[in-house]
Amino acid sequence: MAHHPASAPAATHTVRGACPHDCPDTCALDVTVSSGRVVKVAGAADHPPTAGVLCTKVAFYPERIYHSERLLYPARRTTAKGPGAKFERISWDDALATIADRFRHITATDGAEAIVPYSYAGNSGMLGYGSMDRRFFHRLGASQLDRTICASAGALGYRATIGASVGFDAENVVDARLIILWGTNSVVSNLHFWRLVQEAKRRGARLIAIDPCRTTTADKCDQHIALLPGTDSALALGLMNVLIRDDLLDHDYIARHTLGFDALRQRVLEYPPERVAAICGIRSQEIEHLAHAYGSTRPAAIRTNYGINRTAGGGMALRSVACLPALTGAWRDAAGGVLLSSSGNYPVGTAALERPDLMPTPAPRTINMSTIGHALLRAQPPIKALFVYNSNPLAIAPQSAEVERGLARDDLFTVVHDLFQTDTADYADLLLPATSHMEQLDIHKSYGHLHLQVNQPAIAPLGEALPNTELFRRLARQMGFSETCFADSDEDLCHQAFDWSDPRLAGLSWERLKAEGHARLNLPPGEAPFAEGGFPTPSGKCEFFSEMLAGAGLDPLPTFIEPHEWRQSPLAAQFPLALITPPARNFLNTSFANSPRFLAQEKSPALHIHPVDAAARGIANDSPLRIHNHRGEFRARAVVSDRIRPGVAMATSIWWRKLSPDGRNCNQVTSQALTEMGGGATFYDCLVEVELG
Ligand SMILES: Nc1nc2c(c(=O)[nH]1)N[C@H]1C(S)=C(S)[C@@H](COP(=O)(O)OP(=O)(O)OC[C@H]3O[C@@H](n4cnc5c(=O)[nH]c(N)nc54)[C@H](O)[C@@H]3O)O[C@H]1N2
Ligand SMILES: Nc1nc2c(c(=O)[nH]1)N[C@H]1C(S)=C(S)[C@@H](COP(=O)(O)OP(=O)(O)OC[C@H]3O[C@@H](n4cnc5c(=O)[nH]c(N)nc54)[C@H](O)[C@@H]3O)O[C@H]1N2
Ligand code: SF4
Ligand SMILES: [Mo]
Repeated sequence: MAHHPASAPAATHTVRGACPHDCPDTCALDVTVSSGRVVKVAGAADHPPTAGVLCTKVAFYPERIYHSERLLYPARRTTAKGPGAKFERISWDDALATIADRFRHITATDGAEAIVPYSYAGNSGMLGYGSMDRRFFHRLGASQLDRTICASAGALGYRATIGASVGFDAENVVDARLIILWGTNSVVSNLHFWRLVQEAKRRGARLIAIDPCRTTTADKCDQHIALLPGTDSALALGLMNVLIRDDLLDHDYIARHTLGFDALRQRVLEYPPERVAAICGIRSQEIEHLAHAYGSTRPAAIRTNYGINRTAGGGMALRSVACLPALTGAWRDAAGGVLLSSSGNYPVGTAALERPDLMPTPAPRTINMSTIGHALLRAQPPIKALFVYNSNPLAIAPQSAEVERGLARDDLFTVVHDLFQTDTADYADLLLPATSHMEQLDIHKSYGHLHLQVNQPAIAPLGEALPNTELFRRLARQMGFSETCFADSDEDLCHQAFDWSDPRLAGLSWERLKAEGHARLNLPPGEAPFAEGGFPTPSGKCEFFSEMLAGAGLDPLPTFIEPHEWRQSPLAAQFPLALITPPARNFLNTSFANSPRFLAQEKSPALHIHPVDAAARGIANDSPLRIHNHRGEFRARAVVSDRIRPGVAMATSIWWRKLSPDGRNCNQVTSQALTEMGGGATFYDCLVEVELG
């Protein structure tokens, strides 16, 4: 079969796509279209990271596109805000005019800062994530949104240490002899990386998982270290203590490519294995053994993801882990070093796409998306309009009771643009239909590999659904914004998404990429990026000592920052269990969590609890549970299992509230407290009590 554009006459043809979900794998897709309908979605066999394989969620993608509850027309709410809200169809003209009138009125009476966009990576294409929308809100003078819900703490910890979100090339990991999966459940959330890890294992690599739970990933590792949530920085400092004490160091690498070793050596003296064991809730031998394995095996790769950046010291946790390979010289090997995200390798054209120059001066205030509940209730001047797209804040933001009270405000004008009537949409004044990526053009980078992909539209938009770009293009016209950038086509935006003159894109152009579907960045395969140093930090070295952090009033050296809520907090007397809420295999955040197929597989909200903690509370398998703290409560059925360490409870996420038995989900109990750097959310820093109920 040939690759035809969507309009080609052939009855059955395939179209090149890219998965837009917020997943590090960013798969290349072969979409089979028959008589204008998507009939099959397969992983592209010629795209190295995808290798012809998809996760279950996207393999059944036609079920998502043609879901009976897809939104097809703009609609206005006709009943009270909240669960069960009803909507009636209106025209796009009516919808756009209503929004523009309301925005003009708010701008005149309260100032444009009273309008707040709320979006994340529900669509993570370069166009879908942030292009025309950003231009629109910049030009409007709306509040800026600090997009901190997932990765901001870790990204800053990395920047302070190795300079950017970069690391070893995932494709090289097959040659590693030791792979540490640190706070990441690859089988669930990074499947294509796991495929490479299995290949490394076949070639003799030893695998170690560091996770409070014995996850599906940990199950398949040679060793599992079950530490308490939020203590990873202490563990990394303990490993450094042993590496330095026992001289498992690469002195030449340290001398030539690091900054602040003497200060670091002093600092890690504060973290002997016995102290670290007590902090982490593990045995000191586990620290000794891990340090020796790490210090004496090459190549040694550490794969983190974002699981360890969701507690009070999330930035320092990733910073401390990122120091390790510079001590042992693991960066010398192509299959060694650390990897959190590969996104910093792409020469993105953020300014061209988003046009921050359209913002008024002084720049409007910034609202942190991780504390949207607080902001809706207490921001001064108050928020008068919220425009939600690419996100489902009522279900995914912490401390839902506050988000819900905020969204329920009568004087708040809310617009939601989505494919489905999400929990958040029940509070919308206007509900607008969004296209799926199968119905639009986009261009993609990845945060797990080093390839670029084009997503060609495979079918015409369903109903009157619009892509994010076209929605904001039309709104800009309605507002009378006359800058020429608002007339840019999607193809223009694809051009602007990257700096094609950058050497990392040498030989590539938008036209070539469009013709070929995908291409690797022009970074030599099989090479170690920092074998000879050259870190993208101010000093060009791995910075054990960071002037940048000192300047921000933070500890310039790696340190352990206690979780806001843990077993040593006074709160633990009342709420003794540490709750973590990592993603379910069949959901992608709240996306896919309204699919009958995947709901059937995940059954119902579950809380995993250790037999000892269960027995103390009279809990048996399948017992109905009430999980609660001072912020709220939600219900789940018990799964009693020694996969969870004592003192920790785990609820897989993220369920739709309205599809849960009690109309709530786990974010009812999570906290709006932030990480020490980056203003990140602290989802896995949350004490609760559990009882039958
Ligand atoms: N199937 C699926 N895939 C996804 C997602 C999804 O929802 N579903 N979400 C996507 C998104 S948005 C993201 S950001 C990535 C996230 O990707 P990851 O960060 O890899 O997320 P998880 O797979 O949940 O792995 C986090 C692991 O960290 C453990 N953990 C929790 N707290 C701590 C801690 O303090 N220390 C340590 N060491 N471990 C801890 C959890 O038990 C869990 O096993 O995955 C993406 N991929
Ligand atoms: N308790 C707990 N909470 C968490 C997490 C956790 O581990 N535990 N994980 C956190 C993390 S890592 C993240 S990244 C956030 C994710 O939170 P969100 O970014 O809100 O992700 P989703 O819940 O998947 O919501 C994305 C929405 O965008 C819609 N969408 C998809 N494509 C488009 C499009 O092209 N246009 C428009 N307008 N809409 C589209 C989808 O249908 C979906 O409703 O959740 C966070 N919340
Ligand atoms: S969700 Fe991830 S693994 Fe699944 S198809 Fe998309 S990019 Fe690939
Ligand atoms: Mo995320």
